[in-house]
Amino acid sequence: MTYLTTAPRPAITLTIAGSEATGGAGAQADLKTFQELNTYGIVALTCIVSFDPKNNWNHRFVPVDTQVIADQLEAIQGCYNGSLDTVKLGMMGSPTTIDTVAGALKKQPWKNVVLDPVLICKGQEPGHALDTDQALKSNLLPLATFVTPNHFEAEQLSGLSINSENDLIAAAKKIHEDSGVVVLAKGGVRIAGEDAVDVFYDGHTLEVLREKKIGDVAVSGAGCSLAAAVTAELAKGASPLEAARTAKTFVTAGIRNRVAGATPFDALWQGGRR
Ligand code: PXL
Repeated sequence: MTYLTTAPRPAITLTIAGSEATGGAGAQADLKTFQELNTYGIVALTCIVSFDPKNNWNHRFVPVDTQVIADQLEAIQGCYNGSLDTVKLGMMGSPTTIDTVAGALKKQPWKNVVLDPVLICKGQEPGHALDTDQALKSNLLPLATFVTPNHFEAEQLSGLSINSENDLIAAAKKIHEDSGVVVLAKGGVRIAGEDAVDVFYDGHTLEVLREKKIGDVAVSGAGCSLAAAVTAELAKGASPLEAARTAKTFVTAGIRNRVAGATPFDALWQGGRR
């Protein structure tokens, strides 16, 4: 990247993710998080999700054509050759998209590859995405340095059932042992108790990150923003544990100051810390 002024140079952060039209989740949440945390955000779109207000806000999902995904990544990697070393992977939506993204990632070295292993979104049935689950495990997890599964995704990746904080710890350890990747497993509102707990494990340090729950209903964009915040902090040079702690604080403030619309769930506000 060529810089035209002497102003501080932003770290560059790329998200490869889907658009969620109402702005709560996906690439929109990632870009807002990158901006808020002072990194230069870039997006390659994998799919477009438009909830349907006429049909209970169900997901309408359109994949971006494989060639168009490859073209976006060619443009981005060509443009920032040498200064792009940090990427977040969000919703892929299909095994074909995963293959295309994995192919592009392998064309260059990376310092940080943060995988948010999005399988299903709020309101979708589990079981919807088992082929995507397999492709994520075999093609993207091996390229990742950091993974941020939610409750359901942690069960899928670990093969364990998670009903308590101790189960979440066991799952985080299992995922790390199987993959070698730093794990931040998110309990969110799904584990009983007063606190929203996330478990960090990197093979040496186990830390349970805790904040008082803000209501009992999941907020749209929390998972995306958490992983994007980890990505931004890593790009700026934070350690994985520092990145996880900052991301947890960032997301908690965003949930406290969430934005309500007509959808069944509110959306996190990335400006919540201001
Ligand atoms: O929150 C997961 C998620 C990620 N990415 C996109 C989404 C959703 C959930 O709706 O639509 C594009």
